Amino acid sequence: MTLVPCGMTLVVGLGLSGRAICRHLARLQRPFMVADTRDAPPGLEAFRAAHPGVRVHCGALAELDMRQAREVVLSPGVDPRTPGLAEMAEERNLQTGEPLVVGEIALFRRAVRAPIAAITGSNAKSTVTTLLGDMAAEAGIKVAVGGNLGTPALDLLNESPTAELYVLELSSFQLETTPWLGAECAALLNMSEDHLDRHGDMPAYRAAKQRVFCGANRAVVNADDPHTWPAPAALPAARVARFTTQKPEGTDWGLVQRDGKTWLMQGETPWLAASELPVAGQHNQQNALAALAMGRALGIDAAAMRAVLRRFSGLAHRSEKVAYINGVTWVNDSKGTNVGATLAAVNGLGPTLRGKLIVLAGGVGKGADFAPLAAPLAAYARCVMLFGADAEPIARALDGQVATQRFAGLLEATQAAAALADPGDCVLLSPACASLDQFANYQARGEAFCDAIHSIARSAGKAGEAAP
Ligand code: UMA
Ligand code: ADP
Repeated sequence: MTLVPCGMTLVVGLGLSGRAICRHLARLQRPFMVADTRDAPPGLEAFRAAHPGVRVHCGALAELDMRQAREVVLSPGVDPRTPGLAEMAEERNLQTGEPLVVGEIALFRRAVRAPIAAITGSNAKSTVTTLLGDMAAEAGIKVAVGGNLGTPALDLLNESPTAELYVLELSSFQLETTPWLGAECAALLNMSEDHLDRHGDMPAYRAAKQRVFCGANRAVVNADDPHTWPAPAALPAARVARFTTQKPEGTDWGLVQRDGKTWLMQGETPWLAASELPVAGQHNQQNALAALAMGRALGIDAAAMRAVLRRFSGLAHRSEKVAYINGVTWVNDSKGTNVGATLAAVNGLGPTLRGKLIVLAGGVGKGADFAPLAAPLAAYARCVMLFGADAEPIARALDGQVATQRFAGLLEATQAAAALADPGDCVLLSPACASLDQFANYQARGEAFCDAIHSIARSAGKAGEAAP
């Protein structure tokens, strides 16, 4: 057993978040040591050079006696239920009533002096976070944007110490270790199955997401999804703004058909025609409504919000049209890492096509139920090309409803899709799974897909053709 010395903070995980936590503790001159369950975490030498004298434990957490530690600060990827950790956390809680284990966002909360806008949900977090950050910047507010997306939250404090607003994308992993957030405005956008391998079941996953409302002044929720609503005791109804894909009630935000057009409205007030948004699909209209509702709750200028929505063309790897070759459209939705995201992509693109979808899916399924994909894929897909660790459970869920083919990897699946596609079709990479079995992350998966498309385009002699 290695003892974490009395009063010392233990940082667990030497990734993006762990290194940001270490930099923060070093700035505060708080003594800390680091643990990582890998034998040789990448970047260890650079870490040692940046933090000379800081002890690093590599190996199982159960080898550490943390009972004397001041606090244990976990990276989001580390499960608080890890053997060794959970028992000591419970012991400390029984003794002092204070949590032994917290995460990066708990430290951020203690240090931050400006308001926080917090965004969580199973999908659309990055899109809404980016929209809201852009809206605030357009309105002349000094804003810092990060968290689960981009710059780790604690690095924002150092890089933008005079920010007037911090816009944070927060994952369920980050929220699980945040005892109190106190956001000026907190949004829970939607709930669909994800990360069940970590949280165990939907109630536990939802409970982690609901922590975004702890101490919030205002909230934004999805009127169509009761799982996003805070408990009545968490926040008075008057402080909760709601968005819906239906006609809005009262001061809710929603969609209304008028003069042959779809309008984004608050109550009876039209804000923008959906045709003014450069991004396609009803899910993107929902995202615009969510960002408007948050912006309104934060007092952001209306003209600035409209200007951002009129120019936002979407983020890379999210239903992104990347090529048009011989009449076939190629769409990279590598960020479609769960069933809900892939449903949005299939239902958004399917009805717009002259031909059919050829969907590339697979990877790490995180314990999800893939059955909800069967009906929309049966309606819109010619074939589903499966690859990666959880190809088998997806194939079982689709069995008898839509044709499937199996491949060793994404490259083979992409080449086969090119051979199968007819003019008018769309080849869609929307894996409904995480990428970590075969790629470093979803970006690397999306880039591998784009590289494969470029070589297909070269052999077709169509390197530069733009998508219509
Ligand atoms: N580690 C252990 N033991 C474990 C698990 C991890 O020691 O059981 C160590 C790893 O060896 C590694 C480090 O912890 O050294 C990695 O930590 P991490 O998995 O928490 O990843 P970070 O690099 O710190 O990045 C994290 C988020 N990753 C996860 O939540 C898995 C990043 O979100 C986030 O951008 C970053 O903090 C900064 O806040 C990524 C993500 O995939 C984008 N998020 C998930 C998602 O969006 O679905 C939640
Ligand atoms: P997150 O940060 O929550 O993963 P992103 O904005 O990166 O969210 O989008 C992730 C995936 O979710 C993309 O594949 C995108 O097509 C899909 N998506 C975007 N908006 C929605 C929505 N409102 N509902 C469901 N899926 C969505």
